Amino acid sequence: MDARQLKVKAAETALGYVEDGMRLGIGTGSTAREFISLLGEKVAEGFNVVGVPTSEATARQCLELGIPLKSLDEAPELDLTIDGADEIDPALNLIKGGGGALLREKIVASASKAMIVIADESKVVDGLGAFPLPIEVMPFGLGATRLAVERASSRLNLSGSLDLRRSGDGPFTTDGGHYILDASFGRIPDAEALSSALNSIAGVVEHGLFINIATLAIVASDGGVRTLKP
Ligand code: ABF
Repeated sequence: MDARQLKVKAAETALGYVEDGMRLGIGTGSTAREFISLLGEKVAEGFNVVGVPTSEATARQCLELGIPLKSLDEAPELDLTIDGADEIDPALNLIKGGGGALLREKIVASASKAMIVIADESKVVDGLGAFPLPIEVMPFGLGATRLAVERASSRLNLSGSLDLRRSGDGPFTTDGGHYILDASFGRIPDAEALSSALNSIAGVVEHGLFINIATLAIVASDGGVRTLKP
């Protein structure tokens, strides 16, 4: 199976966890896109859900497919979020944000009773960090924030390039109007410590470490689909 077929398999399995009447956080990225397509088919058949999208791109796809949407203000408590990830470790801690939607993804997942991660096998790792960690930062004071991130990570014996994500001629801008620094730290031995250190930096809006948020991962490979629990 090619990568897209694996994403569809994971998405199909995840759809089985969605119950009629649920308030659903809806993720971003190419795996989430497959899930949204399948969900759209079910909604067209009369299945009843209300979705809260994690990005403008996801909102557009949902609207095209007729999936009813609410804002998180209108539906502040969600039954389930289904989203992709860039890396998944054995404890179901994640790196997310390769698609640039990490802030809304984390807010939506944190407002949900459960979070299912859908992925192909390539996302499963023994330890987080081969994928550069996205750190969403305020454009104001970018240089000072970058320095603070370097110092905080160096106290944890982490080092590596901090690359301002670009799009076309300028910096990539998130749905919230922020920038992203992609941190190539390599293996992150203590994700919780790094998360706390980053959270204490004023110019950091959010980062892509999702710790103790995912409740289930659905992983598709050529051998079939397996589920992982923390
Ligand atoms: C979102 O999409 C992100 O948090 C993650 O960065 C990305 C995964 O994308 P894909 O499913 O395209 O690999 O879930």
